[in-house]
Amino acid sequence: MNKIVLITGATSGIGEACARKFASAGYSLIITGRRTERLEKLKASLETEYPTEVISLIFDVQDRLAVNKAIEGLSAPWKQIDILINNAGLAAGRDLFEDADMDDWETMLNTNVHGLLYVSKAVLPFMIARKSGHIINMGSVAGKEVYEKGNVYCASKFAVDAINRGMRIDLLKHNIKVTAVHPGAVETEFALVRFKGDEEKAAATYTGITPLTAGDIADTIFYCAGLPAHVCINDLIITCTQQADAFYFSKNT
Ligand code: NDP
Ligand code: 8X3
Repeated sequence: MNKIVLITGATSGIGEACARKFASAGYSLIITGRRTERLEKLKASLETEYPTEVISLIFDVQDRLAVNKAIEGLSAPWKQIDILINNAGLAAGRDLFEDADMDDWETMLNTNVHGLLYVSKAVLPFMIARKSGHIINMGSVAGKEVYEKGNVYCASKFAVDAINRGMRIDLLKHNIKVTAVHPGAVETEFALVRFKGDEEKAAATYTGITPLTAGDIADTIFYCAGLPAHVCINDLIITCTQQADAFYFSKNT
């Protein structure tokens, strides 16, 4: 079997772009998400367009039992995952601390932090057994600087940054690569989800800049994953040219 990559959150945006990129290079894919119809459509499209085999797993990363059941249910060859892309995640709301909804906070922490941990712990034993593997964690510039109304989303991505560093250290002895990719603004469904379907607010996120595309991030991840065995990118911040960090933009007027 070809190298296997498991991508969480493959039903849209960066995850879907990664699925297309890795499939086009002949990797075997395990794609995951909650939206069954989208996932099945993507699987069919990947298998038609690229030289790949695809398994689709429907689960909510917040549900530890469901995560374990899905990974345990893979056949032995499919458990030999070479690359795990911990991409599933979201921002829910963009509110001042005092106004924010506690349910939004829980959703972000449960998805971006607990979900990433659950999937990593479920996949890791198979990497450790083979003394080989690469975990790629999706951080954000929001995990490098805190901005107004970013509070708990930023906290969740700071946690990803810390977890990434911790994994890198603890998994050294197992020969497992660990990489965090921290994008700035990428035009996906992210803003629409953050603003709960408000298309005007979502579009305003990208006004006056040429943002990154999901394909830009997929290309970057693919590059990190394709480096020689002795090379590991630990931490990578990527923004569009008009964005320097979480604060500074040069917008077209
Ligand atoms: P999208 O909204 O386009 O995609 C998010 C993906 O995550 C979807 O496939 C969604 O699938 C999945 N997902 C969300 N919640 C869950 C859950 N509970 N269980 C399983 N899957 C889930 O956004 P992006 O592609 O932009 O986001 C991908 C990652 O990139 C996120 O971690 C985000 O924080 C990060 N990021 C995004 C940036 C941006 O500007 N777009 C910048 C920096 C980081 P489904 O709904 O089917 O479950
Ligand atoms: C998404 C980028 O700047 O909206 O993680 O937080 S930002």
